[in-house]
Amino acid sequence: MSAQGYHVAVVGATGAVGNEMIKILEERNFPVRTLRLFASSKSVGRKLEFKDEEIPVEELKEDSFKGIEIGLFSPGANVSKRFAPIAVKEGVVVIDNTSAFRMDPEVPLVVPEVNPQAALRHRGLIANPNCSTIQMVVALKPIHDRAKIKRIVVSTYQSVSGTGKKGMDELLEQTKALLNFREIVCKVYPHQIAFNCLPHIDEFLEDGYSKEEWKMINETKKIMEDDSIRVTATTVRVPVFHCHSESVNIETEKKLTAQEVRDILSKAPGVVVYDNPKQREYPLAIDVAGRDEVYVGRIREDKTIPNGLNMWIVADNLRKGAALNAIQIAELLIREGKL
Ligand code: L14
Repeated sequence: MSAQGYHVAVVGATGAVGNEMIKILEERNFPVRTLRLFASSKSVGRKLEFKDEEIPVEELKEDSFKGIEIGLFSPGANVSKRFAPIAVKEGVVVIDNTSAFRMDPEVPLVVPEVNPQAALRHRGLIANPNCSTIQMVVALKPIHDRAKIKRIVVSTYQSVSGTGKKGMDELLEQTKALLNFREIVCKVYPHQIAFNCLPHIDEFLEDGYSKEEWKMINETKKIMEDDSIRVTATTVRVPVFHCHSESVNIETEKKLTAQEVRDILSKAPGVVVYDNPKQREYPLAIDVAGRDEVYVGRIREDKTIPNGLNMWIVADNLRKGAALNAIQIAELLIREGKL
């Protein structure tokens, strides 16, 4: 880096995550020397604001990466598959938010609070995990370190912003249509999302699980660096704009009381314990939207097994689940001299 910072590119700049990346680079005063914004040819002509500048969106091409040091990618898995290797060859350190490379054994899959050491082994490419996985492992890693988690049963309540602007538009349009007795139109989701819950995120596989469920299962083991943890998941889309919520049941090897878990998580990096149900205090999607931390509440013992615990975990899927985590990875690399 020169004294003035890094040459940074956001790839997929006009998407919901890309937008959030630009905002967070500014908010955190990330050392940006120049910022270039790439998207598909459809977005050329648009300009996006960064600090007091209007930055033009450029079409992503094979020769786009000359002189760039950090590439924050969130353009969709197929575009990442094609362009991330080209960027890496040009010497760019790519942090990719898509599912394209997450399970590649050569590619570190990183949540800075959980496995920062993995980032240091990078060879130009680091994967940012799935949003639902990130918030779960931030809350569970400190418990795993103390009591060893044997099994996780998670059900998610995922907001429509995970699908990007088109998901948010669909929820808004369907809600307006329903309240005005007009016919609803389903373009993005397989069924009506307004006033409904869809147990269907991403595609289904032969075994009856969705790809989103498999991402949570496989990515959790890779990030926690423990293949012995048994994970099962049900992922559900709910009519909420921002933040994914999760009901998580765990079984640990060592006994922990609910109060011990509250104490452990109160000291854990990136976690806020908000857990006074009698005062009606528990994490809510509408309150956690726009925040950086992972919020945990409803912590209680599951007495149906010897060492069981239940909790409710909420985080902003576009921030900690995506853009913020990617930028925290870049900050970690800078601190450790790996960029
Ligand atoms: O794997 O809530 O990065 O639709 C990001 C969006 C997973 C699904 C990923 C959502 C996807 C998620």
